[in-house]
Amino acid sequence: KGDVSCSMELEKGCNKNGTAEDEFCGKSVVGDCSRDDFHTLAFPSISTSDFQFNHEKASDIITEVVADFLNKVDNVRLILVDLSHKSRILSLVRAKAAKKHIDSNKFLTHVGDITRLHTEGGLHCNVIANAANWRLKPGGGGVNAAIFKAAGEALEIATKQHAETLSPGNSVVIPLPSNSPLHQREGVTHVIHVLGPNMNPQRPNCLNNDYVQGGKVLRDAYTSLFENFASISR
Ligand code: AR6
Repeated sequence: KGDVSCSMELEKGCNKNGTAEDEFCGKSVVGDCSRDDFHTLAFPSISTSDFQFNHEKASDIITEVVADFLNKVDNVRLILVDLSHKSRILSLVRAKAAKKHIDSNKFLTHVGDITRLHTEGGLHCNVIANAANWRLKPGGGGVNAAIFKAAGEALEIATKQHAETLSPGNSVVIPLPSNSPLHQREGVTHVIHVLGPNMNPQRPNCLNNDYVQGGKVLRDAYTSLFENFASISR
């Protein structure tokens, strides 16, 4: 309790007063998460599950790109989300972000389902990122399947209108129509599909353990994601 890593984690989102609360530390970590002057992006750890990217290396890249971005852009908040309290990527990122002194009001970690951040986590995140596949198709498991399922057909149709494919290291912004359940229930106005590097030999475009190229592609993917998020937030 009270250590540096837990001061970054948003376990349950807002309390009755709209104040975000960290349940580990039992103290507020964010002023007021119901305010609309913060544009908030919630994002999963790209490529570290089905695409099998090394977690140590991914956590270095996440904290590096987050720190660069937050030095340049004001009035935004980033939240890295994963499903389990045992998430290794969340603990690595928390420790590295604390070491780099990244502002814990602007960058947080959260344990929960990215498709239920408002209803279950009490968080208001107007933009969420998806770890997509290159065809931008629903299904396939992981966070991609969860987001397409929660958003319904509206996301599938809107995605097709914006892009047919995505190349590794890139992202595309999809405005989420107001008839999507994810928009209505969770207040999500945009989904940003991101394609990260693939290290899994069972999936297309496997990089065969080439972490020079893989690291570059993952860095490009987060940079593209955050730039796209900033362009919506302006
Ligand atoms: N909420 C929050 N985080 C989640 C959720 C969720 N509902 N579901 C999974 N995660 P992955 P990748 C976390 O495998 O490695 C797909 O099939 C998960 O624990 O979804 O980039 C696509 O179609 C992990 O930390 O994405 C692609 O083909 C993170 O999300 C391929 O997998 C990313 O895990 C992409 O693989």
